[in-house]
Amino acid sequence: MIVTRPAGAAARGNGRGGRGPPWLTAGVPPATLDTPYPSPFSLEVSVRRLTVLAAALSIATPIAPAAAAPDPAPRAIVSFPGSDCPTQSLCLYRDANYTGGGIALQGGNSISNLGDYGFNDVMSSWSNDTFRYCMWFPHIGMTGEGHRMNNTYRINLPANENDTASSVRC
Ligand SMILES: [Ca+2]
Repeated sequence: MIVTRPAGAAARGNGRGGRGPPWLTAGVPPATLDTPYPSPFSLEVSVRRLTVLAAALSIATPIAPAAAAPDPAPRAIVSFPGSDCPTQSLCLYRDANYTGGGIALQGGNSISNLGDYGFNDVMSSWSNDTFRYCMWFPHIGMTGEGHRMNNTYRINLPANENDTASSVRC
């Protein structure tokens, strides 16, 4: 019976031939290697480390999409009826005492012309729960004397400011 070695194994050699181990012929200077002749054990440890790292990555990977999930808080500028101001919003009310419906903004929203929402020179009261301060202005494009709208405040506008807001920034 004739036993033949696989052609691939014969071509690669056993790593102990006269020309030196194959890892010294791969273009890597021996000085850069941690050990010139890494034992199979150390290679196995490296593989195990990679396996542990890969397992950690496979565990961590599903967390990334969860962190990128949409913010459950509404982001758009919306209108609301009566006194039904959405949570965590800046609400501009048509009437005094936070009634009459109006426009709700989120932190980061701005309206350069409240007329675009049918709300120019309409606001009579406001409430702010955006966790930041906002500003309203008597003219479009955030011009004129700005009025600060502090977080957690509810304000009925005084007579000289009633129905004068034309833009808002939050
Ligand atoms: Ca009004």
